Amino acid sequence: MLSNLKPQDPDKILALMGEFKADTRQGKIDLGVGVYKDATGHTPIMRAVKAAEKRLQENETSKSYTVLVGEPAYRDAMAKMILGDLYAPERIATLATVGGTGALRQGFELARMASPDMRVFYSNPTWPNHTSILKWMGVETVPYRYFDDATRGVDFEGMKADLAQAKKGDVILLHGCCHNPTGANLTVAQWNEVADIVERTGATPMIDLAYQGFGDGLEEDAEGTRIIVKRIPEVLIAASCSKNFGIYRERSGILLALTSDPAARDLAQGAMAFLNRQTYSFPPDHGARIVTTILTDDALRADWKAELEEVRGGMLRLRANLASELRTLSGSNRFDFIEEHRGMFSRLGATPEQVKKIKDEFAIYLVGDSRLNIAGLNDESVPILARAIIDAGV
Ligand code: PLP
Ligand code: TYF
Repeated sequence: MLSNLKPQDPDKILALMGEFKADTRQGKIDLGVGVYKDATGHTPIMRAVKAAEKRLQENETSKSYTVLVGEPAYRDAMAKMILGDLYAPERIATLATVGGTGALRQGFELARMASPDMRVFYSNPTWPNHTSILKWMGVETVPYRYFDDATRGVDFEGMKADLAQAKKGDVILLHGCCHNPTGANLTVAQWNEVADIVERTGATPMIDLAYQGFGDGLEEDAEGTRIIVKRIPEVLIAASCSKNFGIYRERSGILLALTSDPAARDLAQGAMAFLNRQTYSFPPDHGARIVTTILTDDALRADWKAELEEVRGGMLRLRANLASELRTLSGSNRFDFIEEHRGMFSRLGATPEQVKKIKDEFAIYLVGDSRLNIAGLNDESVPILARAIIDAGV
């Protein structure tokens, strides 16, 4: 039976990780996979996470099952962090999931249960797992224009025109902040316009929020999401704790379903419990408990926020340094978009040949679409990358 299986295409980002590991060149630079790294190239455990784990180790008295939808304290704390003042328990169904990816999968499943013929509109380009999960599920997908190759900003006119084609029963997938893979994001005014269009179409927005706190700040990065939530009666939000808590391998995420009334909330909550039960029964709890411990303790929360700000500030400084280095080397402002982009990623707009040249000749690894992970840089590697970009003819 198993010999009937067909070989699957590997995840290109994860394959690149393997290729980097196998490269024996001294001074190689990994700007591939989206994992935060400090100046020494290390992905640290955040101080508050360590402290929360110590506390849990001392105080936890049972590892018995949690509930199907995950611990209420975790779901409340996360919903409050994402929604701020808009948090309204009577309107929200919540589900603890296996990372942000699990939240996306369960969100797509939930949407399809409610709307079997749905189409999902996704930004072109988007995180490859969005389209690959939807393809595997057999869901029809429709790309909407997003990235403007010329300006390396958002093609907002194109985006608006394409989103207007959605209709009731469709899902519009939006990146809440720190767009992956481009780094180009909507302004507050543009989020309001997107809300207008979503409202007109009657489609259901689904927001992927995987980098809250990595762009303009914890509250600022939730602003787009909150604009949509304020304006649209039904919204799905798939959020990840992997990046902002640095707990990638703990697999903590959450799906929120904002509904128009308590009866719909109860239906959504029941369907969410069903979906977890069909997939893996109970969601993982350790990472969720770390997050809850941090978010519900004033001192830990303050320390976590301070460290998250250090991480964010470090990436902004690297952006500024890289843009400045490229300004000098190119004698132009054409790389200033790197400073405007937010989050871990920027799409350079290099050709696959140029990306290959940067890898072969400089041992610098970018994803094939010329996405670079800003957090993979440090003060020494910024000028090396800038030189490589210019020498490759970007
Ligand atoms: N969505 C986007 C856009 C991502 O980049 C990621 C990956 O980091 C995720 C969702 C999900 O992350 P995870 O499943 O590791 O929590
Ligand atoms: O885009 C990235 O690099 C991150 C990490 O299958 C990631 O989102 C990459 C591939 C993948 C899961 C996570």
